[in-house]
Amino acid sequence: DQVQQMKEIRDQITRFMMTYKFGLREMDTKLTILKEEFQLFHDYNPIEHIKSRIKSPESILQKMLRKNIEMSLDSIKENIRDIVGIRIVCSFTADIYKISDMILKQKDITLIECKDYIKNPKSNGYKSLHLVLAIPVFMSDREEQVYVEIQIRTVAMDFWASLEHKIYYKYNKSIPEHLVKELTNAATAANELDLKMERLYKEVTYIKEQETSNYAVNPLG
Ligand code: 0O2
Repeated sequence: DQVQQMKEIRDQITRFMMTYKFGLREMDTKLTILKEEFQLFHDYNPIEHIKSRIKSPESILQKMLRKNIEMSLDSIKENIRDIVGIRIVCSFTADIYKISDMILKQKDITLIECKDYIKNPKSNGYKSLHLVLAIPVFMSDREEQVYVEIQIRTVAMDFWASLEHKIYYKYNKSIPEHLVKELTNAATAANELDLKMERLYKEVTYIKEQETSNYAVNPLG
């Protein structure tokens, strides 16, 4: 009967969303391990911070309508690949690729899609590395592959993207032309800051290495 049918649909949706919650936890654990291990053994942590979210049913619905996606759980699973979204913010551009390599090397992770907006920034200046991964979630009676979207970017890229996102939404998606230009200029400034900080970091690392090797030759000097 109808009540029974409603209950079944409710259970299906609960199971569906739960799978994503577990997927996020698995990925969170993987990233925590990378972060802690890096800190312990390399004396340097490339990960500044990590933010994650599960898309709300409301945003899933909005995206389905926007992209004309069929109303079924299978179709949502296949077409909306950012239900689990993780953003990793790191110190320097080179760290982005180091982190991405460390993630992709793991045997249970499958790369589904990679968009490199660092090598090919968007016309507004947006930069980030986007990966869509599939990871297995093991439950009592089955294993499911869950899609997870990971965005990796530097602090400067993140600063720009967060503010651009706010401005964009404030203007209700039709920004005056001069503001579009200024935002793109701001993206260039963020990029210059990234390059400058990377240069400074390399210089300091070089000086430190020199000091260490001098010390090795003459421990008293
Ligand atoms: P939220 O709230 O961050 O999730 P799609 O994801 O399918 O709608 P597309 O173009 O295939 O669209 O995905 P893409 O290019 O991988 O980018 C999607 C996400 O990247 C966005 O998610 C943003 O988080 C980020 N992003 C992409 N372009 C820009 C940009 O120009 N400015 C900013 N600030 N962020 C961007 P959502 O769903 O828009 O939002």
